[in-house]
Amino acid sequence: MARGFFLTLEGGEGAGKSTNLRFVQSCLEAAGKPVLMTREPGGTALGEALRAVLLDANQSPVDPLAELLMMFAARAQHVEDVIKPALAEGYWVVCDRFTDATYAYQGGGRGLPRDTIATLETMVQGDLRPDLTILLDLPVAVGMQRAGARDAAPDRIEQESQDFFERVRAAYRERAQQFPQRYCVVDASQDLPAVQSGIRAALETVMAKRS
Ligand code: Z5A
Repeated sequence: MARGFFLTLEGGEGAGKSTNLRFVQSCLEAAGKPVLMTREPGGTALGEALRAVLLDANQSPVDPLAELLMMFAARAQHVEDVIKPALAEGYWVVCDRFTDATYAYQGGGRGLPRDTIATLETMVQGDLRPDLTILLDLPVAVGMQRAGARDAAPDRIEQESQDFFERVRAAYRERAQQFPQRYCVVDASQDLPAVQSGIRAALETVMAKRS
């Protein structure tokens, strides 16, 4: 059986990931693709337990290296138990954030060295990398305003400063420039139909290449 396809969706605060993940799923399913939706941190029992710790707003201060290692601990379980088996069975795996988020949040946001992240990436993933990464990019102030309009209380990471999220955005944009062949950057400050037409175009391009 042909290997499936590994698609990740990334973006900063209020970029519209949840909204657009549902759209990605419906586009792929309408085209007859077998789809597995998953997320990071999370996707397994261990990953979800670590997610609860990582996002707990009442958690005592978490050391940046401890945060990084928990992200990769969750990822190690997720890659082995969920992502690799689903790709081997031919699924289109759609993951809500993956290692680009680590480069953006723990690298850009927390200032941890990129080569430390790269070492862990190779250790945990071997040569597994996303086939397509859709980055929903928008000015931090717009994203914070959108996120602030939601009902839910901010989690531990969402409580970070605007400067932190500016560094996250800069790191994502740098990644997109570094890997233009797998990144599709969508201007998420547009209205939803325009954002979704950008996403649909990216999906149609990759589906056409694989048919
Ligand atoms: N994290 C990390 O640090 N390191 C890692 O390695 C990984 C993760 C993997 C959990 O992420 C946290 O983990 C995340 C990074 C960190 N922390 N932060 N911050 P998450 O993905 O679960 O949480 P999230 O960032 O809050 O994502 P989300 O729930 O998908 O939210 P969203 O992107 O803001 O999406 P939304 O809820 O769909 O949209 C927000 C609002 O905007 C909502 O009211 C929409 O109706 C509205 N919206 C959406 N699109 C539009 C447009 N185009 N126009 C107008 N309004 C819109």
